[in-house]
Amino acid sequence: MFKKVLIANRGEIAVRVIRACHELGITAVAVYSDVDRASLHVLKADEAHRIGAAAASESYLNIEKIVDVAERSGADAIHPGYGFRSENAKFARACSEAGVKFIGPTAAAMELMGSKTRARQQMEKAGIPFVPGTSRGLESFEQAEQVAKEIDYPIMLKAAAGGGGKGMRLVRSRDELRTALESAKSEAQRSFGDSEVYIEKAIVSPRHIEMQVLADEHGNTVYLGERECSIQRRHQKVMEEAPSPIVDAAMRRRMGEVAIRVAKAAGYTNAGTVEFLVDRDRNFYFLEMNTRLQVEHPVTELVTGLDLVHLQIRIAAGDRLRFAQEEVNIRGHAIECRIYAEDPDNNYFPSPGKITLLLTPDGPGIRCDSGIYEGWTVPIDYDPLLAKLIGYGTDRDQAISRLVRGLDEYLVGGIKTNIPLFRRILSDQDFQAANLDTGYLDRLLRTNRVSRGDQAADVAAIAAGIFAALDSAQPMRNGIAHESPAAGPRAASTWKRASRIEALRQ
Ligand code: MV4
Repeated sequence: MFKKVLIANRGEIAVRVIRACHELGITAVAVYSDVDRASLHVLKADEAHRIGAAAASESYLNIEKIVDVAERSGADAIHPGYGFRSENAKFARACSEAGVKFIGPTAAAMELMGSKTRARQQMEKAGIPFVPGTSRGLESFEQAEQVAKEIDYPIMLKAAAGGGGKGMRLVRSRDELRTALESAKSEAQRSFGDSEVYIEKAIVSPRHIEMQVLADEHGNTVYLGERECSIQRRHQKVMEEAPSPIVDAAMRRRMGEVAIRVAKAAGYTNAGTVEFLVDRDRNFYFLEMNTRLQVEHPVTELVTGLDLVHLQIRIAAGDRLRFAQEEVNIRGHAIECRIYAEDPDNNYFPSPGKITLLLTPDGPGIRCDSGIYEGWTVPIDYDPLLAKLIGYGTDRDQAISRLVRGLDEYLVGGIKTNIPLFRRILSDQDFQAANLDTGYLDRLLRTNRVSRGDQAADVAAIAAGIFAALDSAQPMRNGIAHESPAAGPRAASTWKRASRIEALRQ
């Protein structure tokens, strides 16, 4: 087993990996940029090394600096987390050339899955169902026109080097094709330095369901169940859950077996995720494979009882998987909210700044993977993910009620967060009925502005809270102004409690 692991990341995922290292008796080495000097992952690590200025290119994206710290600190292995260089074959190669184990797949597996057309060619060989279309880049407009005619509109143009929607164009009819092809190619060239574009049959109103896979370095590969990831905004996942409400045991087995074939076809090792699009008839199609631990891994951990980061580290250290597929059971339901420092009233723009008050949820069925603390200043330089709040229950309804209660306990003062958005989603009938597809959130945000409703409720509650605080002459029981009997427990809104807490702190 490794003695020392360097975490080449920051924020909540760095804290998450540091915790797993400590549970395995491994010394955790953090790296940080100037603006992250006082960050939570730095405070929790056993060692911390400055790697440069705030800009990611000067710090968390700088392979040479990170590998240099690994060598100087005597780290046996590097965990990349997600984002930054976590799916970068050059980084994986630089680690192995420095004799430091990369906790993830091989560079070759990353490269294969990094190109959507190479991946599709590999899947074609392995007989894996993928969305009808081409598995090579389009050579000409005429070819695009011919293929689109064969598979019939609507079609999707996609960048081979792309992902997350960049360079993607939905084309509904032939007369849109030429301009769409030109703009897709130029966006692909601009975003990825590779203008290769291919074509797929567009799946109308799909769900995005992904299957977690885990493979050791001795040929053992298992699937750990699926995650429903259809609630996205601008191709950014906002809320995820496990299991998917529409996947039954038989479908899970079929998707899992395909996912294992994908992993084996790629020579995949360690933790990975196979993404599928699922149509209205619950047909599923291979979309792409992510060669990293995903943000949303906690929902899989909660319903399987497995610790994915422990397993990643053990696999990288050469351990064999200690359980067979039959021993993987899905129990209960977990739903994750990604808590971002974003202003729901200002188009979800980032809302950096000092966290002046922080009350975090806890109690039965609540997990909060957080990278923040009261008094810390959220920097503008990186993705504004603050924490992940996960509600777990015996079934989906209980998980929802846990999450609603947890969000009500979550108080972040000094910056704006997207917490109001989750209250809106969790109370939405379509969400509660699990009527989800990749267009769900866009529809919800179009129907009524999320925060205005919450805002009105909060303004009223703030006023009430201020009056309650002004009446602080009232008899305080257990340090809390005693509510009039008429106001049941639900009447004490978050803001009232906050103003009382503020009053107590004076
Ligand atoms: C699609 C699709 C419909 N048909 N491909 C978006 C980014 C990348 N993950 C693939 N994406 C899609 N590919 C075909 N043939 C719809 C989407 C899509 C989507 C997929 C998953 C999650 C959110 C999405 C939002 C918009 C479009």
